[in-house]
Amino acid sequence: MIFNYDNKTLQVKIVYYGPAMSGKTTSIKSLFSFFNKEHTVKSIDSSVGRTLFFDFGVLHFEGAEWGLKFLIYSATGQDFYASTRPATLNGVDGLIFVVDPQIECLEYNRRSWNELKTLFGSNFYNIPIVISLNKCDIFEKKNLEIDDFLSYIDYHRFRHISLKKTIAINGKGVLDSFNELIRFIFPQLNINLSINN
Ligand SMILES: Nc1nc2c(ncn2[C@@H]2O[C@H](COP(=O)(O)OP(=O)(O)OP(=O)(O)O)[C@@H](O)[C@H]2O)c(=O)[nH]1
Ligand SMILES: [Mg+2]
Repeated sequence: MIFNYDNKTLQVKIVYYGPAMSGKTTSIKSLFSFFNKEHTVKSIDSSVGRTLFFDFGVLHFEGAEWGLKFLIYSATGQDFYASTRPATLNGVDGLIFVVDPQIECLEYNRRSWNELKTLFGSNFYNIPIVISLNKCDIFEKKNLEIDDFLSYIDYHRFRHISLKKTIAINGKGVLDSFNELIRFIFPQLNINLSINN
């Protein structure tokens, strides 16, 4: 988090993280579309739409005295580009961990989570996290697996964590997840970004 006293702006970094193809890019684009800013998201991706390095976009909100600037990234889930992920995470203030709930993806979700754990060490449990259980339109029935995942990750050790169901392709739960993360990052503020902002 960076306080810029010159232009009275508070800069916050948020990263969408998770295994390949879980829906990180779709989530970011969906979030930005709530603010009619989808076209401002910069993606470095391959010809088939897979993220090579990261997606990046900025959401800026003016308060009475201070402005809030969210720098929003998604890390690539492709392991071929895994070496880029620590750079994307550098200085992060909050994470949205996008889970792919297909049973066969459980191991990929775990692996991606363990990567974060290794990178952040003991500080991991202090980072505000919203787990986005994505693709709920097609995998609703397989939610039982998520209990396994939650106990695997030591859910209760975190200071600020919650689980939200999302459908990134139609935006369901996406803004709600983002708002939840902001509330975690600024527990003392009453911030709730609505679609009319
Ligand atoms: N049915 C359904 N499909 C989704 C949902 N979210 C994403 N997808 C699809 O899943 C595929 C992967 O989505 P991306 O957003 O590119 O995934 P990603 O996590 O950015 O993938 P990488 O950049 O490769 O790590 C795309 O075909 C999306 O349309 C969802 O909520 N429901
Ligand atoms: Mg992507």
